[in-house]
Amino acid sequence: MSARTQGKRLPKILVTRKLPSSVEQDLTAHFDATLNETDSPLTKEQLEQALYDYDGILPTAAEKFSASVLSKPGLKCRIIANFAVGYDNIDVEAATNAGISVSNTPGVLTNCTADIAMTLLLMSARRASFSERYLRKGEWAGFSPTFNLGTRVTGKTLGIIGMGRIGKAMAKRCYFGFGMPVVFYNRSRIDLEETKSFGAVQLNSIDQVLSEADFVSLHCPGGPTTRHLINAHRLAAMKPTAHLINTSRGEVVDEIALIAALQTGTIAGAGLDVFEEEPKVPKALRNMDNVSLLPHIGSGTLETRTEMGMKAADNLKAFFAGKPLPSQVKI
Ligand code: 8YV
Repeated sequence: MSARTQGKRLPKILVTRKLPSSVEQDLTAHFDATLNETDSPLTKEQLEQALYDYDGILPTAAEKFSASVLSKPGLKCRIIANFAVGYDNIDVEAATNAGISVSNTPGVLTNCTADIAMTLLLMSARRASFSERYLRKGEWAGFSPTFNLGTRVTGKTLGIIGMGRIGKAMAKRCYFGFGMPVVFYNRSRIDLEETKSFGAVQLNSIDQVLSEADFVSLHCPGGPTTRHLINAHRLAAMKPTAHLINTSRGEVVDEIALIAALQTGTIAGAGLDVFEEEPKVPKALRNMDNVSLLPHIGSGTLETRTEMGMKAADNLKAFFAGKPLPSQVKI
C-alpha cells in the first residue's frame, strides 16, 4: 500500500529538472512531488528557498549546495538525493552537520559514461569533429592521401587517472576492443585481481601515467582535492602526440592551461564532455580543429537517465521509510 492510500502526509519533494516520464510517475505516486515541466533551470535563490520549503530535493549535478547555504538555520530539507554519481555540487560535510542526508546514483551510468569516453577518444584520434564540420560546410574537395590525417588508436597506450567503475569500464573497452595496453593512477592500491583480466598496470604517480600514455582519460571524482589536477605542468608531462579525454568534471582540468597546451602543440588533441563553467565553453576551444566537444552527455541515454532517476527515488523512499539509503554519500 502506498503512503498516499494510507492517508499519511506525503513527504514534499522538489525535482529540480524534468526527468524521464516513468521516473516522474513513480515520484508522483510516492511523494507530494513538485516537478519541473518546463525543464527550466532554477535560480540560486529558488534553490536556496527550496531547502526551507521541501522535505527532500532531487537535484542534478548542476545545482550547487554550498556550506554557507547548508549551514543556515531553520532548513526543512532532510535529504538531497543527487541525480548523479558525482556529488561535488554538494558540501557533504555541511549537509551532514545540518542533519541532511545525501545520496548519489553509482553503478547505473558506468557503461554509458565509458562509451562517451571511448567516443571522444576515437573522435579526437580521428579528427571526427573537424572532419564533419568541414564536410557539412561544403568544404570537402574530395579524397586526399595526406590531408586531415589522424592517429591510429589500435595498440596505443591508454592512461587512466582514477580507476573506479568508469575507469575500469573504459580500460576494458580499450584493451579488448582496440588492443591497447593500459596504465593507470589511482589514489589507493587496486587489487591486481580486479585489473589483471585487462592487463592494467598501476603506476605510482600521475606524471608517470601522463608520460607513458598516448591517450589519457580522466575518471577521478570532482571536488576541491582534484581541482586543476591537470595543470600546465602535468600537460607538459604528456607526449606531444597525446590526447586528453575528460568525461569526469571540468574543474579537474585547468582549462586555460589546456587551451595553451593545445595551441602550442604541448599535446596533440583533446576530447571533452565536461567544462569548468558549464554551460560556458571557451571560444578558444570551440575554434580549435584538434578538439572534440560534447555537451555533458556521459550518462545521456534514456535507459541510464531512467535508472538514475529510479535510484534517486529509491533513496528518497528508503529515507522517508526510515530505512538505510541504498547509496548514501558519507563524509
Ligand atoms: C549526470 C554526471 O547526468 O552522474 C554524474 O556525475 O556527471 C552526469 O552523468 C549529470 O551531472 C546530471 O546530474
